[in-house]
Amino acid sequence: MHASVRVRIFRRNLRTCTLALATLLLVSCQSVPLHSGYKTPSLIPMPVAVDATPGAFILHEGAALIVHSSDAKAIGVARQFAELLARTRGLHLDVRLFDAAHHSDDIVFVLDPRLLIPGDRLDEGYELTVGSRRITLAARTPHGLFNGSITLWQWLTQDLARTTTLAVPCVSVRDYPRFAWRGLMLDSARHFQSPEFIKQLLDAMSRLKLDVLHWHLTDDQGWRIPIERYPELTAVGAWRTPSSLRGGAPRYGGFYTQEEIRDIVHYAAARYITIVPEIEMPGHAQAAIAAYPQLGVTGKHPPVSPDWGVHTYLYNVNDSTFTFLENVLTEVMDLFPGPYVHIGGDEAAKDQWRASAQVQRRMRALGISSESALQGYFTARIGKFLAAHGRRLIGWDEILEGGLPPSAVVMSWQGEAGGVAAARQGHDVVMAPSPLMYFDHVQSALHDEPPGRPDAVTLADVYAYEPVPRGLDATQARHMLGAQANLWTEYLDTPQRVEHAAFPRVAALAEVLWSPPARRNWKSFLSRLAEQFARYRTLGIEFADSAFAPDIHAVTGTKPNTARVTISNQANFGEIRYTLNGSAPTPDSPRYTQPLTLPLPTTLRVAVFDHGRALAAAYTRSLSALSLLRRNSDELQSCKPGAGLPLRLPGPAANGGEDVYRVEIFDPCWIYPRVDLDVVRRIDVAAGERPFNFQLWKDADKVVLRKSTSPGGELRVYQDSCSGDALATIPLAGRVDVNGWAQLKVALPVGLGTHDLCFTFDRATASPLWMIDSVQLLPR
Ligand code: TNX
Repeated sequence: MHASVRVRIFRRNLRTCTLALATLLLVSCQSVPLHSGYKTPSLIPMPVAVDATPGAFILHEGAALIVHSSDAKAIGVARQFAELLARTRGLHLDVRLFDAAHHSDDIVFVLDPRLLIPGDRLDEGYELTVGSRRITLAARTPHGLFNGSITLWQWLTQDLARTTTLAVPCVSVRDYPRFAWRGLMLDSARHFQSPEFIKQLLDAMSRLKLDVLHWHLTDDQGWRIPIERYPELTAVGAWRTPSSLRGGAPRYGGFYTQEEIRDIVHYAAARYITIVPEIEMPGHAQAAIAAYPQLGVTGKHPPVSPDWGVHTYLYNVNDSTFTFLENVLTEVMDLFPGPYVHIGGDEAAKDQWRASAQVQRRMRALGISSESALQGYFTARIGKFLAAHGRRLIGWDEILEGGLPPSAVVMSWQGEAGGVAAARQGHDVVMAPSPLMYFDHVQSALHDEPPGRPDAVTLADVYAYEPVPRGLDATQARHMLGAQANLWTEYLDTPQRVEHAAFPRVAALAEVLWSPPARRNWKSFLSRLAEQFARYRTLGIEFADSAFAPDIHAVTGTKPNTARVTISNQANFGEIRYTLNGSAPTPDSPRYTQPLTLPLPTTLRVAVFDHGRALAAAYTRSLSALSLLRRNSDELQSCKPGAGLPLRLPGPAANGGEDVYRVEIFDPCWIYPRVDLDVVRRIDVAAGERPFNFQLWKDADKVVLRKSTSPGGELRVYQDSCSGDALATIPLAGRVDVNGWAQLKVALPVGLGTHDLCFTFDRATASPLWMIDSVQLLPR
């Protein structure tokens, strides 16, 4: 039995010679240094047990990785591992099957179903030993082997220079996961991601030992999975016309072909990730009803929605509609072999069912007395169908409202209550509570955060999450399958923004879901992130440095022409280093330890390091007398703090690009506190407009329009409150540039003293939504 599974050895001959020579020299003189970063091993999630032992294994280019198994999956794991190592380290292994004649065995992967790994989830567990003569990874299953290979890869990538020889500190690791469901949800309906992107996401998930991708494939804004029996679902339902103030927006959308879906499912399986498809019902169905209006209740033919929020289109409850849904699910089950099918169930506004004589007749015929019981009937009927095909129904926690088949799994999103109630009723539960597990929330209060929902869900918040809610007894707690984070993509409109929202928060979640609670330690996690960031950079993964990014706060200094500057970061971790000469900060630049008094004008550049490794990119702040009198929308206050619906939305920028605006969409109003109007002669308000594309259902009447007097609306500036007599009123008609951006100059009367200034937009209709980009005070 000889296998020719050599993996990419020595790509170029010339390089080979140099490498081999270097290897020889290094190994023979034993001068290979140990890695400093190994003091806190950068393993995420932290294994159950990691015991450092003395010595090191010298791993060199071309080392043999021997697979002690003829199992194709085990060989696949070894190959993937070797490829990943080559890609990230530039170090190539020679992957072979065990062969008695061959003696070199630097790394050994053993698949042995009889292996006893102490712990709960044996089949996902592994044992890894780095000895000075050999590295051995052993597991009972290919999945366990895969998990162990990820740990070994992390162990070998703790300072990511490309190298040909590596001194690998000896260690012994024993490991298995705490929860079975370690998930991430991706919304491909609100924005569409390419198959290549989804594969990159699966790769990144697998490197954190996550094992479930919940794929949100249908919603009001798009239907992304082709169903052969119903071609209009994608021909019509996959495309929407975005709302636009100036017309002519190109249609937006896309769908995956069945072949692409099979390929993605297969790709996921090779990384031990199960994909759980979600087909939403009975609500979030507008794209399907746009394709086949007879599925709806009203007889109306809606468009695929270009709006965010809660829509009111529901499926009707005719037998023909159940036939449609069963036919759809039959094709879905054919594409997704996993045990679970997610049928949504959330936010099904019952207005249309209530108003429909036909639906009401049907309810009476079925002996159903309420619309939520009708959703229960809906869910039970679909659940029965799935069960008959060997699958388990899973749905958002609203499915609890109408009674549920016992095998149904509940996904708790409206906080933890749904999960607790479901577990008490004996249902299995996946926790995904809002807002903690809602990764469409921003990660910090910094202005350079991409669009998303405030308030911030920080890295620390995620790390502190405990998936088993309080108040469950041991039997109930066993119903907690695990948890997941949800990447809703209303505002995550590019692959970079999806990744930025995901990483590194999913790394924190991975540790929550894998490691025993006693192994979790926030400071230790932070100290492992610099290496993790280096891996992200090497793999081309966009990630957020929000936990470490410098938060620079500048106010007028006590001496003339100076600013007093304080700098902090969210995690209160790392060394803050700065320069004042325009150069990029390095680990040797002056370290910030206390507030600075800086002469104006100054260009301050700040970066954050952990033992010489970058934690946050360099931030540049140009400080001048004028810049101290400027506030962007994140620095202004809302006049309704803690109420309404604040969002951080993309909008036009002065130069034609995109800015992010923080806006309270129920009542757009901003406060610049304590302005000394005696020294301010004028205020320049940079503002932008965008379509108001929100469906607010019951909240629609919360939208405040105020009392516009001129067509096109006006900006009003008030002192101390946001009503009464305005200090200034600026008509908006005709003010925007071609992109919808405007600069509004507000002259002020003299001698008013110090006041809070309130800015509002008064308009006749909710759209366009006017938003403040920044406010600049101009001194006399
Ligand atoms: C609520 S969570 C929703 C989604 C939105 C999300 C935005 C859930 C089951 N429904 O439709 O995308 O909020 O955060």
